Amino acid sequence: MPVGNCSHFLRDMDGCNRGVNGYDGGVRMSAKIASIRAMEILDSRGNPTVRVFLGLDDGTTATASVPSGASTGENEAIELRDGDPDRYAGKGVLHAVANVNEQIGPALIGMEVHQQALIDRRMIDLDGTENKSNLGANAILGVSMAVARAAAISAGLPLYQYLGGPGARRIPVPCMNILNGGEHADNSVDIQEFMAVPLGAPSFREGLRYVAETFHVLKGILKDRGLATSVGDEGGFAPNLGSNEEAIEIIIQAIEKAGYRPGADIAIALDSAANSFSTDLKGHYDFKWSGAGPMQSEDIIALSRDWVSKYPIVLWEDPLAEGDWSGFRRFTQELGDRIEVVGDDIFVTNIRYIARGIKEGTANSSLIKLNQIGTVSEAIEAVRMCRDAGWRYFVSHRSGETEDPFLADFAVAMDGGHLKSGSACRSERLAKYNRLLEIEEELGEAALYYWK
Ligand code: 2PG
Ligand code: MG
Repeated sequence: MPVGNCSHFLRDMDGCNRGVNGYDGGVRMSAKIASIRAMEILDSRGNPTVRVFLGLDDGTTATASVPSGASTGENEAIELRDGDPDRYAGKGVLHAVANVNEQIGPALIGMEVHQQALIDRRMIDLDGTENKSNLGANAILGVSMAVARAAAISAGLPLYQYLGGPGARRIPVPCMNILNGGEHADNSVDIQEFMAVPLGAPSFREGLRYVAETFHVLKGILKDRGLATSVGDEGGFAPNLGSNEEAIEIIIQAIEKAGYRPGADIAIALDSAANSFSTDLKGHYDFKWSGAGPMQSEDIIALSRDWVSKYPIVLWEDPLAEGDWSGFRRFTQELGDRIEVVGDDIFVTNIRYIARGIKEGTANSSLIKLNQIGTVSEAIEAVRMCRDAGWRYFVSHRSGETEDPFLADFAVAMDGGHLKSGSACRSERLAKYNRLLEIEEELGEAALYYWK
């Protein structure tokens, strides 16, 4: 197969096949896509999603399953749902499945499987819309992920190495969402995710232990106070608390009681998912779940400044809503030199919005969610843009997940140094963390683990 002068596993849009880590391995592979088939399965919320089966002419087979969000950005690629009220309240994905079987499959059969970007480009062209609303981002992403996995298997490489090259050896710090609020829970907390970040651990394995132990201690504290220990969509506890701040304080208590030093061993990251409590997706907010009431961007910035000075917060995602570009910028001006300011709903893993964010100084990091953009190679484009700008990027699961651990390999390949995959319970969350344990073990002494 002709690969020009530069070759590696992931073929760039310009035809240069180079891993994110810049490795040029000169590896030649040849296997063609022989079959593609999809089916409807259920995600961790019991909603339908797409699973793709892909076969190659060398006998390789691979599957991939697509995640699904609840607190979504308006500009995300479109997840195609059937809208048939007689099936899964309209949430069926039989049309997306049919699009894989009848349109995408026939268009890709015979293509070289390692030409990821060309394959993704062909699906984008076949869809023909800006936001993949024709074939559905769920149909396209399922195929894109299965292509990457099949190509890795065919090349005899673990997925993280196929996508990232031999330089892919940093295991991400697990930002573990141990307390849920907002749209991911039915409680009195506005902020969607309170994450424990084991940045002082010597390895991923130890880091995971630090935060899993903290999760269990937190359960005990909640129980002792007569609070609920039921969990939200991502496996974090979802108690009714007096205020958002109480959530941080109770987590700090749990960190200490588990024997760790807040800030030094375990820090805190937040995802406000501010869209979900914004009344206009711009500068107006209503802390409706806690009852704290209306706020404007400046109030939120003032409150955040106070929290960042009081608590060991190292990362804050979506502190403001997706249309509040100026509020986001002011937030970053105030706090961007002290913490990682991550845009999720505002950037939707789309280079169009990330480019604007870089130009305007809106944030200093972008969340990376595969299904927000709909192909593996476009997500890599988003990562590349962040790296080129000196931004960080934060690889993320969705609140609706499956047992597919693809994200773990993807995060190691992207070399971003941290990821979020929910809490220390619910197997669709642990599937990713457990895969990272495997990767760390496989890498042995070559594995790296550090925060920044
Ligand atoms: C988020 C995500 C994942 P959802 O807001 O960052 O934690 O939630 O998948 O519901 O968008
Ligand atoms: Mg988010």
